[in-house]
Formats: sequence, C-alpha cells, structure tokens
Amino acid sequence: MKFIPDCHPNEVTDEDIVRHRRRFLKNAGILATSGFLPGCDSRAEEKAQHNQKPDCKPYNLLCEEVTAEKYATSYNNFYEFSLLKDGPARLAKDFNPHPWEVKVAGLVEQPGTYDLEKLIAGLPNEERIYRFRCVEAWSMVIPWNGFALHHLIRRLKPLSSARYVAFETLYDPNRMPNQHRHVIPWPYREGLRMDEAMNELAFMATGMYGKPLPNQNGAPIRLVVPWKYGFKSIKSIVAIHFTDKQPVNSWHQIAPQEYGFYANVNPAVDHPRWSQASERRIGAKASLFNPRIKTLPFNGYGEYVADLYKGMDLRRFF
Ligand SMILES: Nc1nc2c(c(=O)[nH]1)N[C@H]1C(S)=C(S)[C@@H](COP(=O)(O)O)O[C@H]1N2
Ligand SMILES: [Mo]
Repeated sequence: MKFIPDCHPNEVTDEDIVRHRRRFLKNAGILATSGFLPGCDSRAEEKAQHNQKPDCKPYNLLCEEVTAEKYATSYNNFYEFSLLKDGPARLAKDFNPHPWEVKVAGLVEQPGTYDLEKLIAGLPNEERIYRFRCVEAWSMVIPWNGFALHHLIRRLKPLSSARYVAFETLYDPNRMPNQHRHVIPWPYREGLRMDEAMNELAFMATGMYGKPLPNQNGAPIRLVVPWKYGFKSIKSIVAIHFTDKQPVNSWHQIAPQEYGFYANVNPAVDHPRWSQASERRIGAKASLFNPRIKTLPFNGYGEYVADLYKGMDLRRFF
C-alpha cells in the first residue's frame, strides 16, 4: 500500500479536503486572505511543507491539523470508567495497566496467555496520524504510536478457517469502577472481518502524541480503525479470539437497530436519531459559515479500504 500524502494539488478534488488545505496554507502564512482559493501552485506546496505546519508527512494520509492533546485526553468515551466525556480522565487516573496479559484463543496456531510486552516485542513501531470519527458526530485528528495490526496477526498465525478476529476489554470492576454498574453487558467486545484486520490501516495503538497511551484512551493497548466509527476502536484489550463466525460487538448487542457490525463511517446512512452527514471537529475553531465539516465516506480513507466492501449493500450492512 502506498503511504503517499494526498497533498498533490491535482489529486485534491473533495471540497472538504480543499477546505482543510486552505486552512493549512493559511496557517503556514501562505494564504494572506481567506477569500483566496489556493491555486495548485507547487511552490506554495513546497513552502507549506517547508514550514511543516501542520504536517503532511507520508503517515498523515489526509494532511490534517492534529487535534490538541488536551482534547484527545480529556474528552473520552470509556464506559468502564464513566459515561461522561470528562469522567474517564479523572476516574482512570490510578488505573495501573502494568503488567498486562493478553489471551489469544480460537482458530490460531499460537494460542496462549501472553505478557503484552513479550507479545508485541520487535513489531515495527510507527506513528500514524488518523482522523477519528465517533458515531455521535464529533471527530478529532490523533497521532497514534503503535504498529499495524497485521504484524501481530501474522505473528499469531491464524488458521485459514479464521474469518474474523474478536477483541475483549478487561473486566475487573475493582479497577474499572463503572463495571460495578450494569450499564452495558461487560466486557466490552468488538471484532473485525479478517480482511479488514489485515488492511494496512488497521492499527494497534500503545501510545499517542509520542507518549504511552493514557489510561483514559485505552492503556496499555487499543485498536484503532480509522475508517469506522469510534466504537470499533476497542480499548484496554485483554483477549484476541480468531473465529469463523461474526463476533458479537457491544454496541450492536445493545442497540442492533442503531449500530451495526461494520460501522463504516458513512455520511449517506444516518443514525436513526441523528444525521451522519457532518461532524464537529473537537478543538477546531468553528467558522461562522461552517461550524461543522462534511463527513466523508470511510472517514476519508476510501482509497485504501473501499475494496473490502465491493458488492456489499452498505445500507444493509451498516
Ligand atoms: N472498552 C471500551 N472501548 C471503547 C469504548 C468504551 O466505552 N469501552 N468507547 C468507544 C467509543 S464510543 C469511542 S468514540 C472511542 C473513544 O476513544 P477516545 O476516548 O480515545 O477518543 O473508544 C471506543 N472504545
Ligand atoms: Mo464513539
């Protein structure tokens, strides 16, 4: 797969990306007035990259401004700790994610219970800057540290009969206090089809913003699937199970008419209670004319993942 930045002027077609580009050129001091639409001037492009603001490196596929760390670490969904956005940061403060074991089971050649550090030792570490779009219609842009999920899957050697991979979050009410309440069926569960899990973009994060993953963001290890709604990106994983049946995923289990298994970001398929056509970018200055940004199919990553769903009716498999 090519990790080429989408910053070549002639490839910029989508209105939304153009808007982001304008903001970035403006921030880089290239655009003096906001009324001027940048021509696709290669010198401006070069200069913008020179100023390195915001970065347009190969791993930042959509060349977007990263969300300030304070938002990503204080506005969270992590029901094991709290149902409030500012709850997890406060209530997970004393959670200790070390040592950490991960159980690997099912249709796999290397089942067992592994110490996390040993399980992931030597896997190629990278930074990936990804959009993150919650089904609640807010979004951020987060620099993750970790490794592509396919590296770990290859190490575990699933059998050819494995068609899905399922993940589970820790269940330990003494350490995750909101699990004393039956707000959702614990443990939190998620899953991917095997070809989705093997896609280059599917990522396991052990850090963000160049630091170990904060507890409220799913320490010590969480999934990140940037083309799907945020609930697929399960936190604090303790079990990985290879299976030939579509696994249970928590939000589908809770409200099957509202949340599917696939959960691909799709502006054309509304949530029964709200539109998915646009989103609120957390921490970004809302413009008078455009307080929200357009939501993109597959969260902007269609070029890399749309093939996975060829021939599927994405309204039915939402
Ligand atoms: N175990 C677990 N994982 C979870 C959740 C959760 O409540 N529990 N919430 C999900 C939802 S709805 C979102 S939007 C993201 C939020 O991730 P963030 O807090 O790092 O932004 O985590 C997902 N993973
Ligand atoms: Mo979410």
